[in-house]
Amino acid sequence: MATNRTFTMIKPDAVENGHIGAIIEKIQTAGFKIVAMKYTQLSEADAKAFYEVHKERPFYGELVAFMSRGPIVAAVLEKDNAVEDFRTLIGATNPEEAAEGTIRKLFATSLSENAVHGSDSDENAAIESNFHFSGREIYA
Ligand code: RTP
Ligand code: MG
Repeated sequence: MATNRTFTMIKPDAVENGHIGAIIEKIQTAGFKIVAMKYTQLSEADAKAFYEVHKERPFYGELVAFMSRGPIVAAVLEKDNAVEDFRTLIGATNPEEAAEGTIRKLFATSLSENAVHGSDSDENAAIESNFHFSGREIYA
C-alpha cells in the first residue's frame, strides 16, 4: 500500500449520535479522498484482534466492548502525508484536550468514546486497511 493512505473508523458512539454525515463532510473538506468505505460491525473477536496492541492496558476490556457494541464506518483515505494530517484533523485522544475544530472536539463523547480512529503509522495504516478490506475493495 502507498504511504499516502490512512485508515479510519467512525466509532459506535458517533454512529449512535448521528454524526456519520458530518464527520465524512469534515474528512472530505480537509482534502482526504475516500478510496474504500463500508458500514459494518466488529465482533468481540474482531475488536480484540484490532486493538491487540492494547491488551495489557487497563481499558482494553472496556475498549473491546465499546468498539463491538454497534455499527461503525470503516474507510481508507488518501492524501499527501495522510497519517499525520488525519491525526491532526481528529485531535487528541481525550476530547477535552483536543484542539478547537477537530473531529474529536466536535463529536467525541469522552476519552473512551472518542468518535473516530486514525492509524498512527504508515505500517499500521496498511495492516488496519487489510484487516477490513480486500484488495478489490480499495480503489487504486
Ligand atoms: P485510536 O487508536 O482509536 O485512533 O486512538 P488513539 O491512537 O488516539 O489512542 P490509543 O492510545 O491508541 O487508544 C485507543 C483507544 O482506546 C480508548 N481509550 N480509552 N479509558 C481510557 O483511559 C482510554 N484510553 C484510551 C480510546 O477509544 C482510544 O481512542
Ligand atoms: Mg491508536
